[in-house]
Amino acid sequence: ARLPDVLRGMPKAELHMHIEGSLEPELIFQLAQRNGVSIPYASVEDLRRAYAFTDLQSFLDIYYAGASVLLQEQDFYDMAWAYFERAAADQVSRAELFFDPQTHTARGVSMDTVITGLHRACADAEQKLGISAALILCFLRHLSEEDGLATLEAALPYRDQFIGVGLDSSEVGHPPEKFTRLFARCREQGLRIVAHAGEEGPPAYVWGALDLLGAERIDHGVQSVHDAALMTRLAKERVPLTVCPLSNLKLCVFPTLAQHNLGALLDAGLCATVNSDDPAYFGGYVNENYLQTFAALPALHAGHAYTLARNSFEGSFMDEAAKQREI
Ligand code: ES4
Ligand code: ZN
Repeated sequence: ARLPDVLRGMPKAELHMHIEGSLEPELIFQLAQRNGVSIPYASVEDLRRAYAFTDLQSFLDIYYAGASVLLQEQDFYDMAWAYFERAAADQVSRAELFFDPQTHTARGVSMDTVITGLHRACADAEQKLGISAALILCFLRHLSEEDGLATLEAALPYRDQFIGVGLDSSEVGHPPEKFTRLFARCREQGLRIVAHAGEEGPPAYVWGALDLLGAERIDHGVQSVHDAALMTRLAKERVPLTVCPLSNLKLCVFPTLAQHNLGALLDAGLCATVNSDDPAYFGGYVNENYLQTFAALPALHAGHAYTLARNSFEGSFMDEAAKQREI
């Protein structure tokens, strides 16, 4: 089969996708109307035109504005269900979704509304689409550790509806050590641990995520190539890196996809995976990330495709038996 058909057709897990980043402009306008929320854009086209980012912060400002239309439980359900339908078309059989409760609770939306809506969509994804789905609660690193601790407390009544916690938002200036106590509490609760590190930030933040937070996966991690000792450790421990090529391109982490280091990470023996991050904002769902990256990097061939799909299941938090069936 042609390589693009292999990429499209192979079963895969998606491990790095912010559900608020799957909110398409059409759905933003529909929810704004349904909820009587005003947004500072005249039309879908006007909003899409604003998606020209120069770095992570320039994206986050628009991403948080988009999320302001989410008010009711049904809004969270509709957003997640739309993602699952797209994921099914891309042969995603396992999806671990990030969500940012602080973005919503700060606007007066309850934790119950957020988690109940998202979890109901996960249950339907399993039943109606055959997608195994789970939620990972992310703390916003531009806020304080105290705010994170209060968020964890508010989420614990729903402990059985999410499998883990992560750390996202503005990276530089908000190192992992800011959240050492919070993540210790999360580990005590038996939560799985991931963290964004080495997207724009230095390799030191990847070390910190591993050693201070207990991260089992690193989200992005592409800056790790600048630290040989870190690369050796990531390879030896098979720490999964959830790489998001189109995100890196749109946020100017790499000037072109041809300069992306995914091939170098794989060839160094790291458990790298391909993911969409914020597909509504970065120009493509997971298959588009595979297709465009393989088209831009001629060194990548069918062997790498197979490795990436296998890594995605290896790096997932599925139970061991289900994982072995996929690998
Ligand atoms: C994010 Cl691309 C990225 N990086 C950090 N935090 C995020 N939240 C949503 N997308
Ligand atoms: Zn991300």
